[in-house]
Amino acid sequence: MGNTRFILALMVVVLLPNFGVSFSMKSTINISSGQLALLALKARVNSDLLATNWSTATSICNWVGVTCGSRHHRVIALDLFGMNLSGTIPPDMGNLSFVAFLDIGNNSFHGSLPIELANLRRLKYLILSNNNFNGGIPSWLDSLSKLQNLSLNGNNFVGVIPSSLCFLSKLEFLKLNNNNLQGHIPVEIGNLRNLRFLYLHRNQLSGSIPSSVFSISSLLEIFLGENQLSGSIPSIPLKMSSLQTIYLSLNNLTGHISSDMFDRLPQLKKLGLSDNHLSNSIPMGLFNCRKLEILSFSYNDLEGTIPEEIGNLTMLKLLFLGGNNLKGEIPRQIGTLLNLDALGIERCHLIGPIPSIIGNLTLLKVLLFGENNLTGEIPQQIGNLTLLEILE
Ligand SMILES: *[C@@H]1O[C@H](CO)[C@@H](O)[C@H](O)[C@H]1NC(C)=O
Ligand SMILES: *[C@@H]1O[C@H](CO)[C@@H](O)[C@H](O)[C@H]1NC(C)=O
Ligand SMILES: *[C@@H]1O[C@H](CO)[C@@H](O)[C@H](O)[C@H]1NC(C)=O
Ligand SMILES: *[C@@H]1O[C@H](CO)[C@@H](O)[C@H](O)[C@H]1NC(C)=O
Ligand SMILES: *[C@@H]1O[C@H](CO)[C@@H](O)[C@H](O)[C@H]1NC(C)=O
Ligand SMILES: *[C@@H]1O[C@H](CO)[C@@H](O)[C@H](O)[C@H]1NC(C)=O
Ligand SMILES: *[C@@H]1O[C@H](CO)[C@@H](O)[C@H](O)[C@H]1NC(C)=O
Ligand SMILES: *[C@@H]1O[C@H](CO)[C@@H](O)[C@H](O)[C@H]1NC(C)=O
Ligand SMILES: CC(=O)N[C@H]1CO[C@H](CO)[C@@H](O)[C@@H]1O
Ligand SMILES: CC(=O)N[C@H]1CO[C@H](CO)[C@@H](O)[C@@H]1O
Repeated sequence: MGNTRFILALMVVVLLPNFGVSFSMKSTINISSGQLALLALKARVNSDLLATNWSTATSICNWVGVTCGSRHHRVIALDLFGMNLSGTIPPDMGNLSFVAFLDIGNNSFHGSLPIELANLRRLKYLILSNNNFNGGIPSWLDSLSKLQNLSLNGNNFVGVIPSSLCFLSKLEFLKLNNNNLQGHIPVEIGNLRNLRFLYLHRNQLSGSIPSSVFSISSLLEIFLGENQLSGSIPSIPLKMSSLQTIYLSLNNLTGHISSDMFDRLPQLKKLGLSDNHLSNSIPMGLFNCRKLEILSFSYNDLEGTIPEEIGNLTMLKLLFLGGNNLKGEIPRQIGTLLNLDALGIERCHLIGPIPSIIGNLTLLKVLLFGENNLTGEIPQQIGNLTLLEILE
């Protein structure tokens, strides 16, 4: 009986198809190259968690943050987000060639990115947000042709945005905000035909906004604020039927706000243009954007009156027009904006009374109308505004 079982076992081994044997050898070799890469990372990182958990006594596929492919047991994802890791990225990480998802965001990694990472040809997500990486944004990132999500925000990257990034045609999410980037926004950015989120705010970018930005019809959100961009807001050549957010505040933009552009922004919900040098009057096309929730034109050089059509934008939650050269009276129609949380019309040249109908805006938390030439008393209806926190 014992003999029969032995012979059966032997048969199983002998009859195993060749590819099965070679597969297991391959996967062993590749597990160990993955293991070497991760051990190289562990050696460079200061972390009690990895010191205990990333033990060679267990398979790397059981290590915290590591996901292996179900068939080939190679590392396909590494998620070390917010694990309080400090250290640098070893070149060996470039050996994790099956990795499609790499997230080491919200840690304290520093140093520059080793060029070996260019070997990670399967990467779709590269998230390095909120660390202390420095040096330039590497131009070899264009090797990662499958990238969909590139998040380098919240580091100390310097230098220019390499135009080679604009070859990453699958990119949907590009987040470079909160760094020290300088120079122009590359005009090739218009090649990113699948881009949905473009976050370049809080850098030191200069020059004008390339009009190619507004030819990416897939865009949902554009954040270019808090830079040193100059020139005028480019015209919008085609319907941007997805675009919901445009944030250009705190730049050095000049010229007037084209009225036509609003015809091409049917989904616009948030528009931030404050703290620039934009001139002329409030564009009438704006009032076609009935979905607007946030509108900030404050601290520019706008002239003319506040059009009574403002009352058509009934979805508005935040309306900031202060710090301009606006004249005339506050239109009563403002009283129909029942969703308003904040209204700023301070530091203009407005005259006449404060309409008592403002007392109907019961959600108001912030109401700024100081430094105008308004006359009369503050209407007692303002007393209905029980949520008011700031009144100036
Ligand atoms: C490492 O962490 C993973 C995920 O939390 C856990 O399943 C595993 O048991 C841990 N291994 C060791 C050796 O602590
Ligand atoms: C983060 O790690 C450092 C050492 O690298 C340690 O001193 C600190 O207590 C850790 N913080 C948290 C919240 O775990
Ligand atoms: C891992 O990467 C390093 C540096 O890129 C390289 O020298 C080494 O040969 C690689 N090791 C394996 C096992 O692939
Ligand atoms: C990640 O870090 C950023 C910046 O420090 C912080 O605002 C954010 O809340 C963090 N996210 C998580 C989930 O901890
Ligand atoms: C890209 O990654 C960032 C950071 O993890 C995340 O906030 C964002 O939702 C991701 N976007 C997409 C489209 O996957
Ligand atoms: C803004 O532009 C004006 C004129 O174009 C220039 O004089 C000024 O230095 C610029 N300011 C900044 C902060 O770039
Ligand atoms: C207010 O009106 C006075 C008198 O008409 C004028 O001198 C002053 O410049 C005006 N102030 C503002 C802020 O418009
Ligand atoms: C403002 O509120 C008062 C009292 O609630 C109401 O009678 C009036 O119709 C409201 N006005 C508008 C324009 O909604
Ligand atoms: C021996 C073996 O199969 N090695 C493979 C490990 O994976 C790499 C890709 O990362 C292949 O190129 C090797 O052939
Ligand atoms: C559709 C709509 O509500 N249109 C209004 C826009 O604002 C003007 C001026 O207040 C009104 O006359 C329109 O009726």
